[in-house]
Amino acid sequence: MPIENAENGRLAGRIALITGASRGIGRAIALRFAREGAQTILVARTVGGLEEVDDDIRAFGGSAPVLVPLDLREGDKIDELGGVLYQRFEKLDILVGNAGMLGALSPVGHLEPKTWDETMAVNLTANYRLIRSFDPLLRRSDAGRAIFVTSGAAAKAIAYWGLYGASKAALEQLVKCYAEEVARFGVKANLISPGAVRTKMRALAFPGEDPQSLRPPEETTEAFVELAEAGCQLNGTVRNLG
Ligand code: NJP
Repeated sequence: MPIENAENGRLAGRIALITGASRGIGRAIALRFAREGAQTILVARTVGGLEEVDDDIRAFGGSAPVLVPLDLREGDKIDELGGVLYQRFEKLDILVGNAGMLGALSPVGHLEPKTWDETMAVNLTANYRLIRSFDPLLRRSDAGRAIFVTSGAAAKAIAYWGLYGASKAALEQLVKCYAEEVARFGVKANLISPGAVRTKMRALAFPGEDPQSLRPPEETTEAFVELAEAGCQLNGTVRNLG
């Protein structure tokens, strides 16, 4: 199906960076944003996954995405990316911090330090590094928008979900504080809690569940578009899609 709204889509001409774009919710956001006319910059480790999204976007006539194979645990590489994007675009309109990992579902006392460090690095520290590197670029936009993906596990205390829940609770606090800081610069920062969505991570957490009983990632994308639009007035909120 050819793209109909490259010029008059809801994100026409906006420059949008999406992490975790190789599959799942991030992939769906990338495709939707491209359909809405955005120039996408896609970050993940899996080159094959990024290339498939690239193929899909080109197939419907969207702007060719910029593919960035990157391990988000490498903060220095995020800094470098900030410099590269400044040289190429001079600004960033939309940042979507979607990449995440489950870590281990385990009693807190049994968590391995390596698993703790890795999960916090991806779910929390990487998003701080993204803000640190891209905040100057978001402020250069006429309507910078930052959206981060949280979870219902941030607010609920569930046995064995301590690591994942703590990483997302900390992310929510970080983003809400950032939102307060940037409000007077026209930048808006919000979070989305997607609820149960048919992805690899969900299957890892609930292996016995029938994936067909879950919403596909495409059904979450409208909320991302709404928070990414220049006209969005929300700031420091959590949108719960569950
Ligand atoms: O997960 P999945 P979802 N460096 O596993 C990337 C939240 N959430 O789409 O690097 C860079 O299919 C990974 O890419 P790759 C959840 O917490 C979900 O479900 O190539 N990228 C892949 O693209 C997360 O924040 C549900 O392996 C890294 C992506 O992250 C967001 O939704 C419910 C990386 C993960 O894709 C998307 O998760 C909920 C790294 N080191 C919250 N590590 C749900 N699905 O039901 C991972 O409440 N990635």
